[in-house]
Amino acid sequence: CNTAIGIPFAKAKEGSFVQDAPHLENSFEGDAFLKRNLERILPNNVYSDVKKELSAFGARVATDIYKLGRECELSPPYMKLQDAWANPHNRVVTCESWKELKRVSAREGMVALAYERNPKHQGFSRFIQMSKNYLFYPSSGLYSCPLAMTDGAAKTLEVSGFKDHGGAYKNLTSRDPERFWTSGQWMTEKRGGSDVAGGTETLAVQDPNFRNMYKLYGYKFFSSATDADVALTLARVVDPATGKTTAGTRGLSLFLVHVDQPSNLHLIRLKEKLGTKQLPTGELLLDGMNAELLSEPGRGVASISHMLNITRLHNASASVSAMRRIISLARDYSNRRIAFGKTIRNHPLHVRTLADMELECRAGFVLFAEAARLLSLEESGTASNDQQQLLRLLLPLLKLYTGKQCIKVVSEGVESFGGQGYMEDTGIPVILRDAQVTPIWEGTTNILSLDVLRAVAKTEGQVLVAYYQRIQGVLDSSVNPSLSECCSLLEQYRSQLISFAQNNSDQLEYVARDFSFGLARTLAGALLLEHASWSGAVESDVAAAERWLRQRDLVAQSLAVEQICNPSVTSIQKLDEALVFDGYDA
Ligand code: UCC
Ligand code: FAD
Repeated sequence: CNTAIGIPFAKAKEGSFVQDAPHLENSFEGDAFLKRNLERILPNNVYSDVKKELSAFGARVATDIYKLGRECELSPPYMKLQDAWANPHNRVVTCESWKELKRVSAREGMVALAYERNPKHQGFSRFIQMSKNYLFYPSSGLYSCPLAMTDGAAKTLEVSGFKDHGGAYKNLTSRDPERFWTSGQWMTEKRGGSDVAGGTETLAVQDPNFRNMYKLYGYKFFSSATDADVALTLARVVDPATGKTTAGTRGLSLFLVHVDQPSNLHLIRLKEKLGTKQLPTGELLLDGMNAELLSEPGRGVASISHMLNITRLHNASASVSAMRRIISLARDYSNRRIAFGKTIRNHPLHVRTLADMELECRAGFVLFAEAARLLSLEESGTASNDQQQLLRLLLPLLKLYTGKQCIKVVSEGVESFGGQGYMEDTGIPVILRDAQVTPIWEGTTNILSLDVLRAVAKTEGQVLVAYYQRIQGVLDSSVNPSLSECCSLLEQYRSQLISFAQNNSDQLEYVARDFSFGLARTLAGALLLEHASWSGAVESDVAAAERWLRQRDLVAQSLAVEQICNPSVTSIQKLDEALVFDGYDA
């Protein structure tokens, strides 16, 4: 026997070493930065109440909910067109865990929490609901996606005056699993999803018997919740007298549809996606689908923007939460993996890499928390005009910035597990696959950068005044004295951005992305500084503010260079063309 001569491979052919897998921690208790932010932002008694709920939920997120979410990835939805006897079925089949996650979501009040406006929350219901959704995302098997759209639909019904109409709002905001409904958001058509007005071909023909009822005919190219109960969608109303429609944005109206219309709604196929495989995203043919008009005719885009603004907040919650999840696993793994004779935690270069990820995650988190806080104030009727203006600017900034950074951080996180990070059965690759969608859906990075400019233009710059004032509020408060140099840097970045906007309006569209990133990063700097100056701040909070403001370039060179050289935009664009289309023959 080989053991006699000391060879350890006699019985166990694979050797005796087994690597300890990274452990999932209670996602609330392990997230010290989240806890300190909640403690700072919420009134004391509200925090001490909700922390129990969030801690219990954080434990579930790491255990039973995680298992349900994982099962959704492993048993993705599929289409069933017929039953065994060739009866038309035309349905998507989802796994039991996906259905259970719907019940869990109802019971946990993932949507309801924001609409119950419990007086015990003292106006912070939305903030608490979003904190809970933030914990949920990485274990939710993408159930967070239908929840985001459900939340957006409830909000749209509420602000459009349909709260007490037809029962949809009550079901979307119910905690009863038997009653709870989810909603889809059908905007994108084959011709385009960014330019919704240019892309929408769906027609709405008025039902002559009911004033607000229409029949919809069209093809919706992306529907991420084909199993939803209802959906909000856009269509072009056909004038009954002329048979004509109005082109452009002014021709679009908003409709509510009930999805269970087997004769008038056909699921054409489920998409074959890079990620979000848990999610039944399909293409739908609307063939005379009954629909109720929700907006004034021609106000469809403006009306659905209420939904967009909520789903974009959820998107940011998911982006930051994905960063948090991979960091949480990576730091635990760093304690379990040995290389060159010591745990990788004890290699400063490895910890430095994790610290950079943590910094990006914290910057994203403070932006997300600020947006959730401002929305809470708006929904409880206590937001000042400046706060409302800042919220309008912050929502696209937050979505575009965190969506992009999430991919970078998660990708770095995958590498921190070495080869194991690339292995499907570790459950790590799915985090990266799903991260890749966050900058695309709910408006791409460029489209949201243009929405930032839309917000500036529509308010004649008031959103930038509110932005300026928010940062000023931080500078005027008692900033931690060790961070005084950071205050001057913050002021410099702010004035660079504001003066660029004032002096280069003709270049703003061209540099919209750099401008938006600069705004997002600089505001994150102010918010990190605010947090670091709070009485409960710890060493890492101060380090985060300091590193963010002193070691990162918060505003892109392009803004400085173009301002100084000021060549015409067209000459710069010509160079872009030369670079991109070099050697290309159309
Ligand atoms: O992707 C989708 C679902 C994915 C699954 C769910 C994920 C949820 C998160 C998951 C977490 C796990 S649904 C498809 C999403 N699609 C988009 O986001 C569309 C992207 N494109 C845009 O956002 C464009 O900027 C458009 C479509 C809004 C541009 O259209 P127009 O025709 O150029 O729009 P206008 O004319 O500029 O705006 C029409 C009106 C204006 O108001 P009025 O008429 O009063 O002047 C705008 O100010 O709409 C107003 N408006 C807004 N208001 C437009 N955008 C906004 C806004 N964001 N906030 C307030
Ligand atoms: P396009 O509009 O064709 O854009 C192509 C590129 O051009 C983008 O990079 C864009 O940034 C850029 N671009 C376009 N216009 C400009 C401009 N003016 N300036 C600079 N750059 C520009 N949609 C729904 O309605 N409901 C859903 O449930 C849904 N689920 C989805 C699920 C998944 C997994 C995915 C991937 C998408 C989903 N979508 C859904 C669609 C999504 O919202 C769109 O794909 C997205 O809005 C972009 O639209 P598009 O695909 O038509 O790209």
